[in-house]
Parts: sequence; structure tokens; C-alpha cells
Amino acid sequence: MVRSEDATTSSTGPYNGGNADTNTIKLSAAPGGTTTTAFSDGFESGIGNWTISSYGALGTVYAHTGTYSAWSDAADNIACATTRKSTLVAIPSGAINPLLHFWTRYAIE
Ligand SMILES: [Ca+2]
Repeated sequence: MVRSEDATTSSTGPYNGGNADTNTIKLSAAPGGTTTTAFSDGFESGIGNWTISSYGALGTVYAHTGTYSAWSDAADNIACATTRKSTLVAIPSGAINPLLHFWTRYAIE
């Protein structure tokens, strides 16, 4: 519901004491279609879905949800430590606007 209020200050409008319109029409809508999650992993069941290079492991520090998170460290003189999904994630055919969401934390020195 949207209500407007004029610039008068001697009435009862909630914003500035103006004259508020009497609109009481309420509209609502919900998104159509369905949302399909092709893959989700918060590491609560381990790191079996992932290939973690040297200097990485399952941990309990900085979990975004639950107890566990995965981490990969960058020790001195290591070009790149990675945490990689071991198998491809299949995007359902006909998917519209597929999205990738992930949480990450960096500590850069
Ligand atoms: Ca987690």
C-alpha cells in the first residue's frame, strides 16, 4: 500500500502533519517459476565433494553456517592453494539465469 501526503503541516499525516490520501488498496505478488539448487555444500558432512590442494583442510574457524568450513592456506612461496569441487555441477537444462553463490574470507598480508 502506498499513501501520499501533501506539504500541509496542520493536518494529521504521519510524515509531516500533512493531508494523507486515503488509499487502502493492498497489492501483493510472488515470483513465478521454481528455484532449483543444483548443488549446495556447507562442509558439515566433510570435504568429500572437494579436492583441496596441499595446505588446506576442513576446519571449524570462520564457518559461515554450521560448524565447519574448508580452508586453503597460502604458505610462503606457494603459488596457489585451491579448494576445488571434485566433479562438475550439472546445470539443469532450460535453467534461466543460473547463479553461483559462495561465501569466502581472505586474509591478505
Ligand atoms: Ca558450514
